[in-house]
Amino acid sequence: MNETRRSILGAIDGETLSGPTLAAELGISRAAVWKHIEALRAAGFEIESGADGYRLIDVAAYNGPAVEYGLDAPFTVEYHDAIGSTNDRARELATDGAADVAVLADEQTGGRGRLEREWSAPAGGVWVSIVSRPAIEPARAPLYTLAASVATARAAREAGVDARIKWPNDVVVPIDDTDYRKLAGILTEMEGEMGRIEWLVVGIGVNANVDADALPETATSIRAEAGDIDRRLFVQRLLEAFDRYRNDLEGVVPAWREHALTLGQRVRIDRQTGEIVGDAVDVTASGALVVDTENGRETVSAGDCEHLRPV
Ligand code: BT5
Repeated sequence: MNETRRSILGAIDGETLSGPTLAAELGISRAAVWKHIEALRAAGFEIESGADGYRLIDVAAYNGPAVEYGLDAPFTVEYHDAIGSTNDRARELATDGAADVAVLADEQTGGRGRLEREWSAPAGGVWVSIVSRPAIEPARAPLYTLAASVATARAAREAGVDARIKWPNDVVVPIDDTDYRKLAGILTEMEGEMGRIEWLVVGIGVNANVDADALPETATSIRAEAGDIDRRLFVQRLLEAFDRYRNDLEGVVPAWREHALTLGQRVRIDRQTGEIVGDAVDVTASGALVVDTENGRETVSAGDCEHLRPV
């Protein structure tokens, strides 16, 4: 958001200030103050104007300026009412050199899961893709994905949902000891060369204010579990938590363990090199799953994981 507009919002949040006072404080004309106030109103900020001046009443909207206002993390937010895939748009921005941009949409018409699977993304969800340019070894990139799953699980728990993480990074809600429904998924894509990451896009899809009927049978939503949320506040907490974890990668795996549903479960993992079945006992420092199988202990860094009934 434009710095002057951010300053105006800050000044009239909790205090009534007159046009002339604002103009003097910001070093702009009264006409300019009026234009900025009108632009902020058009962006969904509810600003009261009385005899004493202007006052911010509410930020009810869900869009770029509204999410940026009050956000305690260094992201600019690009909002779309509808878009094919926020990951595709984020990749475009990343290729053009962008950093710390979050692409946000109300609805995606071509949402993508991993391995070219489809991702349902009706209006009302939280569909967001974050562009980062981290100075870390590519081998540590999976920690960014785990960071996103922890941030998502935390934000969903704050919204009153019993959200847990299924390895590697599905956020699910348990139904019983082995069954669960999927609340959110994460798709990370990156570009780089030996030893260096050029950019990294972490796409997070959360079924927020969405009817479960509009989703695959195996899915659930925040609406179905706990009722509708204020998506603006939800995205802010999500981006802030993600930002904290990406700056504290050592803290990611311990936090992941706290929210993990997979540890202690009997699992089947479908990997490119074949399937393994066993007991999930731990995750390594880079987020790989440690599984005790009939043939000994195995460490799995990627694959689809299914929780099985105990034998
Ligand atoms: C994922 O893939 O879980 C990653 C999903 C990432 C979505 C975000 S939204 C913002 C950004 N922009 C994008 O285009 N994508 C990212 P995967 O683990 O492959 O799971 C995909 C499978 O989940 C599908 O095959 C369905 O079975 C199921 N599924 C599809 N839509 C779903 C939904 N909304 N909720 C829960 N499950 C869903």
